[in-house]
Amino acid sequence: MGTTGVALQRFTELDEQQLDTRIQAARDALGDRLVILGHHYQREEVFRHADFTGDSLKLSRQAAQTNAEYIVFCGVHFMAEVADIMSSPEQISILPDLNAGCSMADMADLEKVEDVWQELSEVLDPDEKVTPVTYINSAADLKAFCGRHGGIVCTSTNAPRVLEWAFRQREKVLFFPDQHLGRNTGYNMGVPLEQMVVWDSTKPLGGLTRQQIREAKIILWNGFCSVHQMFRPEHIDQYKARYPEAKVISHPECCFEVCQKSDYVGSTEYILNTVSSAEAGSRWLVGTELNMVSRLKEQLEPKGVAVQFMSPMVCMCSTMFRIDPQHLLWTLENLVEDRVVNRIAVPEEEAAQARIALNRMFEVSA
Ligand code: CIZ
Ligand code: SF4
Repeated sequence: MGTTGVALQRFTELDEQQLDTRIQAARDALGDRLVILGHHYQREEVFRHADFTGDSLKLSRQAAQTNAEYIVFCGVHFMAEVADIMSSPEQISILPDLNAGCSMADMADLEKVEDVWQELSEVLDPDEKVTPVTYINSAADLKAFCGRHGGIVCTSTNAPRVLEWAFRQREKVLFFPDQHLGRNTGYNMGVPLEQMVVWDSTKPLGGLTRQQIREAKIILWNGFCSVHQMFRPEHIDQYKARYPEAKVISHPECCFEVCQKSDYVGSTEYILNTVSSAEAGSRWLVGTELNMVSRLKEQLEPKGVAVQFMSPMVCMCSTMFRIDPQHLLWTLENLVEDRVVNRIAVPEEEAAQARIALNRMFEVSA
């Protein structure tokens, strides 16, 4: 690797067409040895090269099923980790740009979660009373924590089923890192707001009283997605004032007020399926990442379906944006020369524990 490999700098001079042609040529050269997975939030120039596209649930299933030697994940770090965990040890999972993280995933780490577990034990026995549930947007060691403590992983597609499972195991849930997904899902299942408390790690006992902890059904981590938090209820009010007949569809990472004002709430897969099958003449206000909404808008305009992005500001996942055609080409041309760059490898013991929590999720959402 390094000096003898294909250098990334070489690609700065290439135009879009040249990049496209060379990515395609490298894909052809690698054939079945390669599979490219592309998340809905990827920019178009990368997305179009994916063999499979989808949300993280769908793509992690693809990663578990493929026999390809190389799994190149056009997404973010935690997704490439899941691909490594769910594939066989001989398969290699690759993230074209290692800077493609997820700011929400970074809001929870193992040390902090273990501290919370420890603090909770001053009030109750967490291993008896609390199911830990981690959103798939989290590091592999947090999934392993859930595996060790009778917990489970969820995505925005299966969060309701996963929470139902979690409550069948134990009376409470510790949900991390996204408070909005936890709250929105819990509320729709009938958990009252006052029984969903937010744990503030900077304060003793999360800033909660012992009674609040004993009465809580869901203890929410204080995390959020900065992209989805930009969507505000006023954006919906303004749009509805102009187009009262419009339908509003949002992602459950949006805040509670936005989800309450929306006609439909669901994952990117759900949004894609719902809006794609909408009737001609219908109008949609969509609250999720910009690349995906722009793609929907372009695809549906000819069918007479109007798609509008929810915020007046640009709300793009800046870390997904790190995966550009230059990095994809760099990754692939190195593979053509049998050089692996940017491998994502989860240590085996951690992977085994994380797999327990992921497999529980696959079973529940089958
Ligand atoms: O689960 C995923 O892939 C994410 C990050 C969002 C969604 O709703 O698909
Ligand atoms: Fe993470 Fe938000 Fe980007 Fe999704 S949109 S990957 S939650 S930062």
